[in-house]
Parts: sequence; C-alpha cells; structure tokens
Amino acid sequence: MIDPNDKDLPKVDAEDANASEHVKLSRRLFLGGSAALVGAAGAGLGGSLVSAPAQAASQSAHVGPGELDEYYGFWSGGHSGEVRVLGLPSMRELMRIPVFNLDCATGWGLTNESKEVLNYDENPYLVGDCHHPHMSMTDGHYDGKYVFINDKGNTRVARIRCDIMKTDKIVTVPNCQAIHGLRVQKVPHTKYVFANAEFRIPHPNNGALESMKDIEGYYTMFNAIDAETMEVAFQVIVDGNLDNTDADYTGKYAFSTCYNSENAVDLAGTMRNERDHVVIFNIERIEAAVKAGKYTTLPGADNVPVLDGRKGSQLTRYVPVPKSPHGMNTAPDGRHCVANGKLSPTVTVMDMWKFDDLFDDKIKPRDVVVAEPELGLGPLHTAFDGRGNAYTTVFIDSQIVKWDVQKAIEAYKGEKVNYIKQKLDVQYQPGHNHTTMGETRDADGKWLISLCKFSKDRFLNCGPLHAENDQLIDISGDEMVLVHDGPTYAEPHDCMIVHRSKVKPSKLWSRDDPFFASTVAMAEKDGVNLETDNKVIRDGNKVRVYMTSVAPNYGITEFNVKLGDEVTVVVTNLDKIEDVTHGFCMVNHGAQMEISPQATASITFTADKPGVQWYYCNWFCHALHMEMRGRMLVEA
Ligand code: CUK
Ligand code: CUA
Repeated sequence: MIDPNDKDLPKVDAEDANASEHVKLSRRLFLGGSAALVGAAGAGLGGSLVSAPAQAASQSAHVGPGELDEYYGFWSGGHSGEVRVLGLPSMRELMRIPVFNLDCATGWGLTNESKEVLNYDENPYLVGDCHHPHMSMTDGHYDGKYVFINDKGNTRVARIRCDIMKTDKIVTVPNCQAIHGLRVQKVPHTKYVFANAEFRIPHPNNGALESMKDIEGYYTMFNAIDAETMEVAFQVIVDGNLDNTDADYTGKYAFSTCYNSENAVDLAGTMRNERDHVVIFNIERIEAAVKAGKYTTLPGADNVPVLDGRKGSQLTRYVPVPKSPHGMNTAPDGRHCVANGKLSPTVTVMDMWKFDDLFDDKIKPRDVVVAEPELGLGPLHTAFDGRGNAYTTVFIDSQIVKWDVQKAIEAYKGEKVNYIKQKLDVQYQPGHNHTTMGETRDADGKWLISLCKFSKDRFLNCGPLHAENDQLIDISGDEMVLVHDGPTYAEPHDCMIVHRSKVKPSKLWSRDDPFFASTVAMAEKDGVNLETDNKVIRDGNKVRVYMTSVAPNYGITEFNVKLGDEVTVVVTNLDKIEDVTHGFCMVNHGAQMEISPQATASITFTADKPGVQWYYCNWFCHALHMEMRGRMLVEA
C-alpha cells in the first residue's frame, strides 16, 4: 500500500495527466524500485528478469479499491464467441459482450432484439470463433465508436457499439469460408473493415465432384466491409490463401499474409515453399474498378462486386516473404509494416512509402523489403511502443523479443549493429501481443500484453483443460518487466487496448435507441405506450404481454394465456438509476433476459405447460428482489 504522507514518495509524473493519483504514484514507486534492483543485480544482466522484478513491480499494476483503470482492453473470447472488456493495468474483467454465442445472463441469442442482430432466422448458430477485435479510427486515432470482431467458425464479422457495449450488426460474408484476419482502415477514417477469408474453396461450391477434386481451381478472397452499413463493399480474389491483415496510414493500402502459396490442402503441402507472400491491396484502384463497373458477381450474392486480384492484376502486388508468415502489423511510425515469419525465425519489414512505386512498376516486389531481422523460433505477432521499438512474440521459444526497427534496417544494409534489445521469457507459447494504443498513431509505450496459449503450471490446476495466460508487461522503461499473470478462458487470440479517454459508454439506455426500435414499432402497432402501459394484446394464438418494471415491481403480475399460445413478453425498465437492471425469467420455459435501466427487451416462447407458471426477476435489483415476480396462468 502507498502511504501518501510518506516523505520519500517520488514526485507525481506530471505528463501522465490521465492517470489516477494512485496509478501515478504506484508507477513511480515501481520504476524506482525496479531501477534499484537492476542496479543491484549488475548491469550485465541480459535475458529475462522475471521473478524478482515481478515482485518489485507488483504495485505498478495495482488499481486499488474504488480506483479506475487507465485503459479499456477489448479481448477476443476466441471460440467462446464473445468479446470481453478488461481494465488495464489491473487486468480485471469488467464486462462480457456476447457476440456470436448464447449468453444466459443477458439473454443474448434468446431475446428478439438479439435475434434480429444475429439474423437468427437465416443463421441460427449460437457459436462463433472470435480472433481479432479492432476499434474504428479517425485519422489513425481510435474514435471510440465501434469494435469489430471476426467469426472464423461461421464466416462472419460483427460490430459492437461502444456507447452501449452491445453487438449491433453482424454480416455473413458470402462466397467464402472462415473469416480470419481482421483490421480496420485507419485513415482518413474507418470506412472499411478488412477481413480475410482463410480457406480456399471451389467456385461455385455446389458439390460438383470435378470442382472439389480440382484443388488448383479453388480460391479465396479479401473482403472489405462497409463499417457503417456492415454490407460487403467488395471482394478481391487472390492467389494462395489469406491469414492476417493490416492497413497503412494513408488509407490507400491494406496487406495480408499468405501461408499457403502452395494451394495445398494438407499440412505438408502448405510448408513446401521456402517463401510464401504478402499480398498488398491498392484500395484506391479497387474502388475505381468498382466504380467503373469492372467486376463480376457470384451466384447468391449479386450485390457484392468481386474483383480479380490474382497475380498480374493491377489491384494487387505479391511480395515474397520467408516461409508461412502469420501476423501482419503496421508500425505507428506510419512507414513500416512487418510480416511475422512463423516457420522462418525472421520477420519481414516493409517500407509502405515504397508501395506507390511498386504499383507503378518502378520497383520490384522485394524492393519494398527493408529489413529481415532474425528474432527466434516461431515469430507470430509484433507490437510497437512508438519509440522505434518492436516487440515480437516467438511462439516456440516462448519469448517476447524487443528489437530496434531502425537498427534492423541498418543491419539489412550490411552494417554491424545489434538490433535485439532484450528477450523476455513469457509463460508460455505466446500468440498475439499488443501494446497500449500500439496500432494507432498514439502508441504510448506503457504496457504490453502477451497472450500466451499455454499456462501449464502458472495457476492452480483446474483439470486437464487449462486457462490461457495473458501476461502484463511494463515496457515504459529500458527493460521489459513482467508484472502480472492473467488467466483467461478460451481463447483470446488478440486484444486491443485503448485509453479510457477515447471511450464514452452510456450509463443508461436512451429511449430512442435503435437497438430496440423494432420492439417499439411493434408496440406502436399494438397501440401500446411502452413507458406507461401494462397491457396484454391477443392476436390469434399470439399473445403480446407489455409490462413495465420499477424495482421491485413488474407492471403486470398476472396474465392469462391458452396452452400452446406463442407468448411474447416485452419489458420496459422505467428505472432511471444507474445499475438498476432487472431481469425476466419464465420458469421452466428456457426464457430469460436482461433489461437495463431505460431499456426495452422482449422474448418469445411457447406456453406449452398448463397451469400456474411463475416468472421472476433474475437480476438482483432491490431488497424485495425475491418478491419481484408474477404468474402466467395457462389454461388447458
Ligand atoms: S491469430 Cu491466433 S495467435 Cu487468429 Cu491473429 Cu495469431
Ligand atoms: Cu428486478 Cu430483481
């Protein structure tokens, strides 16, 4: 604990204006402690500094009771199909945002409002595989508006509204399988969300035996999704496959890694070539081609322009890079981007300022490569601190390698320089890593997250299925220092970390929120004022029950239906007090949902059991919460 009266307490860091007093103090304390420790241990200390500094540093990540975190972290929930919100540096889980999954607590996947977002009638899969959460930007800065997330498992992209922290749109990408890499256009603003379809398939994929046997005839596509309408703006056919993607700081280019230039369908085949490639997409040229009508469409999606970006196209360029690259990361310097080697111990640094010349055929594809530093076994992803350093996860070595981008460029030119600054052991097998604000112009070089795929012995054993380990690393000093182990449930491939000043979520719903507009429209048609009326409307064998809630009361505590009726319960929560959320649960009917303050939510079920059926509030809201209940009388 920090004693504010301690006269030895270091001065508060004045430039760190957004940090809470506590965070400022604890940071300084820690930095002082760490420096002393390193000094005591001797200057020649290389490699990792895990155990002792972790202890000394434990205060720096401490956010005391009543204190707020400095950053929001948006975490992929992997194949749990959700997104999670964490606070940094505390690493506390603050919220879960259901996206593709069924969520019992909120009724996501059960309520009519969520089913509309999920497009449930066409796509009734309450499963998903999230990898890449990324926030919309304006001029290379996070704008706090949306977070986008892919579903590799069902070829979808979803959008989360950051004002209400709910998923509001989901698009299924046609003509493709397995949306994997996802990033946003950074500049001038996020007009497009770029999404890679990973797996090559025949076209049309209609079961014709010949097309399935003709592996060379398969192809996959790079997709741009309009961030506002969430419709697919265009698709670009590529050679090979597509893994991860990122965009530049002019708005002109996006680029994706390909680990399967071999067009193989088996593991050995995908590893055959010594070099695969990065494909660069010229967004300006693609937009011009779409405008000029130079595209085709594929059956089943005749409103989606499909362009040919295979080798020889003016829309793309293919840069050969060593063996099966994985992560694709743009540096905040606005100039460099890196493809991470995976099966090569190197990462390939490209100079994005040379892409114009490459597309004008003034230079050859490999001429955009300005460095290929060797970092260790299994480089997967790279993050940046805004001070010229890059941090690459090396999966097989279980390390984060900190390296100097400029020195790597000098080394590539033949100069004798050491570009590696530090290798830090992480526990274990890191995939993505991410720095605070690191994928924007505002990279602040404070914290680095290493998303470790294995935790092995780092936590109490909870059976054969282990938690992941999301490690928090302090990168504000010269040395990386591991300060926290964070267990997470399956499986955060990626995360993004945004300063709290950029995100402004609401505390109450607004009554005109489009999220429940369809339900409001339905009520209007029934002549019901949701804010004042408690009414039951019968429409054939459909019954709509409109009720209000004010803690600890439902506006209706008894209603009658006939056995077999389709019942829709609409609850409008009139409470205006922050955090007074009500629930609705119809016992023995699999129906439950959340209604937060000033929201309307609805759920539909069949009254398939005769007799008295109790319903109750399942979000604890009041001293008389247990009494907040009512009866549905089902007449046989
Ligand atoms: S991927 Cu999982 S560690 Cu889907 Cu971005 Cu690299
Ligand atoms: Cu309302 Cu509990």
